[in-house]
Amino acid sequence: MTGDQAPPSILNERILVHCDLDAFFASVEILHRDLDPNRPLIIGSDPKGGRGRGIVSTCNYAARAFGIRSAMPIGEAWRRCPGAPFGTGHYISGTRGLYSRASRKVMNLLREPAEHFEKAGIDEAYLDITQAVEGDWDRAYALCRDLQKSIEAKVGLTASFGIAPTRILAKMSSEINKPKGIFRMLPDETHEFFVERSLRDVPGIGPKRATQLAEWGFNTVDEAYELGELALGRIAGERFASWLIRVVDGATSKEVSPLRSRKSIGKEHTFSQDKSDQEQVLATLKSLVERVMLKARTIGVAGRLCEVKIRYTGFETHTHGRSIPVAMDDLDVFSRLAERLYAINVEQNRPIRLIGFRLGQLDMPSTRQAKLLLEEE
Ligand code: TTP
Ligand code: MG
Repeated sequence: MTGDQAPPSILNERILVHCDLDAFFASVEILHRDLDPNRPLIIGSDPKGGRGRGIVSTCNYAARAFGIRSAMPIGEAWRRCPGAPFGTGHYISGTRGLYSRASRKVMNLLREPAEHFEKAGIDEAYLDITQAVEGDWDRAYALCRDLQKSIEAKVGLTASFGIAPTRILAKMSSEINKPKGIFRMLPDETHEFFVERSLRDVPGIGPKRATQLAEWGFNTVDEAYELGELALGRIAGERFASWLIRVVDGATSKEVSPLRSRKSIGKEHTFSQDKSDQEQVLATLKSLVERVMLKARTIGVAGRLCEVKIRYTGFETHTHGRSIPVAMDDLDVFSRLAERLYAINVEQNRPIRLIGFRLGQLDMPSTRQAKLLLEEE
């Protein structure tokens, strides 16, 4: 390179990681119930001896060996691998509350080394570790190996990692060596990665789009890419064409931010008996606000909208909201706001069944000036 400007691709090169837990619900159940991991475990609706009409939520890898998959009719799963007394399949319905606890433990481990962290679902997260590994892709690999080991040692679950220059490439990479895999795609390997790769493997390409392209004779990503943006655009639309070219070039989003996967943070509490005592309801509301604001701080976001939800006996529900001018993560501010909203709106003498608080219109936390502005208001 000559001149004093580095090419943009080098300037903003990031090292992103996508972590996805292996057979998450099934693995948590196996751990919790101390089950044999080699016996097929299917989580879903009641199979009713093969006559059940629901679907498979998920299953472990032993069940996947029988061809059982998420979203498959439970009856078909039964035919592939029946439960007792006809076969070895173990059918259960999931345990509520079990998974979010395990998820939280894992997320806390993953969050630690990342300069930017985004929980993208109950069992997946994006990490930007560029600075943590000083832009070194070998150190990135080693860091993921360490994370994988510590998740297994401390939580008892296995996870797969994808390391790549963009979000979508990291997500695709975490699938490659699943389970308990790590796959690293270097910035100059993106084209090679897509050779003979099915278009359906790209998140965002659905069956309709894939069929449309197949009718033109294109089944793999490299075939579609070779067409070039213009010709591909005529077949599949300009927007799609330009997007697909950028995916292969590693030019799509590198942003890792909690705001991408989350619109609001809320908590609610249903009383075991409807409450007529305003003080008790208010105390519960305050503790909800505390929990929500603690969560906002942990994630690293602030909010502009304060919402209080009141459900009276008989299920009639009202939501009362107010916005502030700038996003904040200050507990005092939202405590006072929530209390005021409650006091103004609550219908006295009506027993309350549920109380809730939600922080909305999320944004990055602004500086201390924001609070001053608000106090002047
Ligand atoms: P996935 O990551 O899609 O699946 P998985 O973790 O079971 O398997 P893999 O090893 O292939 O990653 O989803 C994570 C969990 O979310 C999964 O264990 C069950 C739950 N889930 C549902 O309940 N319904 C769904 O439609 C999907 C996709 C997942
Ligand atoms: Mg998973």
